[in-house]
Amino acid sequence: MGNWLSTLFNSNKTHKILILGLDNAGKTTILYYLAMNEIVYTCPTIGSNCEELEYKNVKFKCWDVGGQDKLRRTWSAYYPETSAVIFVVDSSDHSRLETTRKEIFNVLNNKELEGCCCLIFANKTDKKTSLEPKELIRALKLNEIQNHCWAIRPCCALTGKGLKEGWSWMTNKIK
Ligand SMILES: Nc1nc2c(ncn2[C@@H]2O[C@H](COP(=O)(O)OP(=O)(O)O)[C@@H](O)[C@H]2O)c(=O)[nH]1
Ligand SMILES: [Mg+2]
Repeated sequence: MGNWLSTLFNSNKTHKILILGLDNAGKTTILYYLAMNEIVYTCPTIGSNCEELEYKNVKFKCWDVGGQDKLRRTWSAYYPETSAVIFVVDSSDHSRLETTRKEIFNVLNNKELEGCCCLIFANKTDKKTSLEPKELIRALKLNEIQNHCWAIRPCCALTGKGLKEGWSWMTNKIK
């Protein structure tokens, strides 16, 4: 009975999703591809973008927060009530892997995000120099993530390849 009621109750719930990552990783391109099914040419996000989406009858409110150095300090203002974090990584940006790793662990170690799942989008797979998910798992030390269920999925925000697969994993986890 309790389960049945909570399923009914939750079906109207809008899940808050945070899309984080360093600047230029492809966060805004991913958000607008998902929201409109087309490529939107972006400029660096100052502040945040927000879109409401629906997938498999689940409603999402997605916040794409600017990733430049100074803006990263504002991310924590968005943490309360988050159901899932999507961390977008430019898998061809070898020079900033260590910064990316630190930011992922900074975010996930925050108490306010306890229990929420984390999807890592390894974006820009169309680039010749992009690293494979298994190479990113090693470089970003993702196996050290504790207390969060997580997955890494390759994608290309310019063609949309891989976005649905990642979103589907996340939807199943938070449902
Ligand atoms: N080659 C390639 N470029 C991408 C991809 N995704 C985004 N970009 C480009 O990367 C740049 C930064 O994208 P943007 O979404 O603004 O990044 P954000 O700062 O994380 O929001 C833009 O020029 C995008 O067109 C991708 O999958 N492949
Ligand atoms: Mg942006």
